[in-house]
Amino acid sequence: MGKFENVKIASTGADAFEGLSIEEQLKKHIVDGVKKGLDTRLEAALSTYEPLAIINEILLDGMKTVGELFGAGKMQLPFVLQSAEVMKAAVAHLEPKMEKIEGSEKGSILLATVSGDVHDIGKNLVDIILSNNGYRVVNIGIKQPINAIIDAAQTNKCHVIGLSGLLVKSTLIMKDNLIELNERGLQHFPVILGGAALTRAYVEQDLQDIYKGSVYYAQDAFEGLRLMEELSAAGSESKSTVSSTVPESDPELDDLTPRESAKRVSSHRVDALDPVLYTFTGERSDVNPEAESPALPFYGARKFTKFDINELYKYINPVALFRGQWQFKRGEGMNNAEFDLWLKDNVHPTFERLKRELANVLKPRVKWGYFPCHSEGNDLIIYQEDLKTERLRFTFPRQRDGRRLCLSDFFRPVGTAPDTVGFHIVTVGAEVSEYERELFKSGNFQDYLFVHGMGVETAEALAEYWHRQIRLEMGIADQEPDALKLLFSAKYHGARYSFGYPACPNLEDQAKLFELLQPEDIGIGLTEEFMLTPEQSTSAIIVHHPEAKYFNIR
Ligand code: B1M
Repeated sequence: MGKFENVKIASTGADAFEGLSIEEQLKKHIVDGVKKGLDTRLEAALSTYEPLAIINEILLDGMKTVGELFGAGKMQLPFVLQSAEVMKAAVAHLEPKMEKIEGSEKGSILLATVSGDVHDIGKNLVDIILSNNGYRVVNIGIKQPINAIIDAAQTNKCHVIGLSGLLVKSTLIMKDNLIELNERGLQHFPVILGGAALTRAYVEQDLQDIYKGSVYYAQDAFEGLRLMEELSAAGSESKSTVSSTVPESDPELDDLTPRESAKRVSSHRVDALDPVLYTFTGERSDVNPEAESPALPFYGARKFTKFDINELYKYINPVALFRGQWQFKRGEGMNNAEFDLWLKDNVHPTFERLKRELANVLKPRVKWGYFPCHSEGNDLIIYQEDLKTERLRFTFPRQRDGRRLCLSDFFRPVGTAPDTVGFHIVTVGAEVSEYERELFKSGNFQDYLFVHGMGVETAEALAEYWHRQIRLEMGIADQEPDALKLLFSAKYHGARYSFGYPACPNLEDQAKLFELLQPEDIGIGLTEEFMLTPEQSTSAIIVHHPEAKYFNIR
């Protein structure tokens, strides 16, 4: 357990500070993330130091140590956030005592999630890390068009522009934004880009070829910090001194379950939207549609809203929550069993606390339905209740080579008896988004990360739980795994595919799912860019074929 010697608060008692100089004591507050006694020690330091000197010379030094510990794998992200909370509290205590803080900043950045993209947390983590390391951050939120970004950067005299976005489409919007900066002669802004659908090569080669200024890729918030440090030290214009050192792959993710890794497959496959892949050439895969398909449990959509939240919590995938969302990583040299033990002692109590705290905040709701259907080439035709009048059709991409899989191949073709397809859409409501926004605003950064993770993973748990109900209703619950862990690996009969994921990458198909399920009555809406509101919502097409598994379109 010594492998994480720095991950947990050493001691919150007064003793741990005994014998240390005031500078060391303040630094310890930051590194250990301890708020108790902070104000008294800050007051003591004020008899020797100016407030600004306390921030720049002592507290920021503490944050530097935090960054180094994190970089060396000796401190976990939630504890970094705890340190940032203490930093923020210390600055709040000192700020009223400062006559002038202007000009004291190390650098400044305009942060935004690009147009059409609702993802907030990644950008906000960058905000927390930068602002508590002495940078001025102007965070203008999600879905920001380039005009708003430029206006805010100019009005607030920011030196750097930082853009975030998780959608495949966001990578194209970022490209358009850079072109706009060129056209308006604003290439003096260095630009930092981050988000899951980007790759280092796309940013540092393709986008750099386009942008007349300098553009950098940040894999995570700490690479963002390093880039800001180098940009501030080098002066904004000089690219040659700013380096790119962080490796692309994250070995921790190798441990994720198949469903989780399917979700994490980089979606920087803009070619998955290539129209050629959607054109049927007569050559299909070797999948044989089933001779007997499940009978329609009912036609159309129904809703369900009365859930036992504790039952749903059982379906939360701990790997996705602890490692994916909360970003707890295995210490160097620690094996899986040791890590599980460490998680049990240090992370499970937080999980239990949040389950209680969020029991009345999370509002699970589901809409689901069944429809008769036929496949035709790459299309899936959905019928009216008369089983023959076309209601709408989906067109799915087909693998270029290999098995040449296409989702429609799992369904019986036109000319045979109709097949059955299911759809569902789930949400845990907007209340948890509001709750997490409050935590962010009030500087409770660690709980912000924890609550966000709980919200999104409960939405995912609800989807998993309801998929099981659908298998029961369709009469295909014949391969249910004994252990929930196997459920997370999709070891059951059939599969659920979410629009926007590799096998059905076209997000616009959400509009057709909306036509079928009409989930507005459970509070789910669709934005112009085909994102779901509330944020903690997810949808899927449910395929009953026993061979249906996740696949990529290449
Ligand atoms: Co979904 N989702 N999701 N999802 N989800 C993605 C984003 C996706 C990339 C998965 C995939 O296909 N591989 C994909 C989008 C692909 C596309 O565009 N086609 C996707 C999809 C399709 C969807 C749905 C549409 C599926 C559906 O229901 N049909 C749906 C949409 C939801 C909606 O519209 N509201 C959906 C739903 C969900 C859940 C609700 C189940 C859940 C939460 C979503 C949410 O956060 N609101 C979820 C999750 C968990 C993911 C993945 C697996 C993880 C996202 C996350 O929470 N990351 C994601 C795949 C992935 O990211 N690998 C995926 C943790 C977060 C802290 O990281 O924001 O990346 P991130 O920020 C990091 C770095 O990227 C970096 O630093 C941050 C911190 O270190 N960084 C910067 C980010 N910005 C930066 C800026 C910088 C510097 C660094 O400087 C300026």
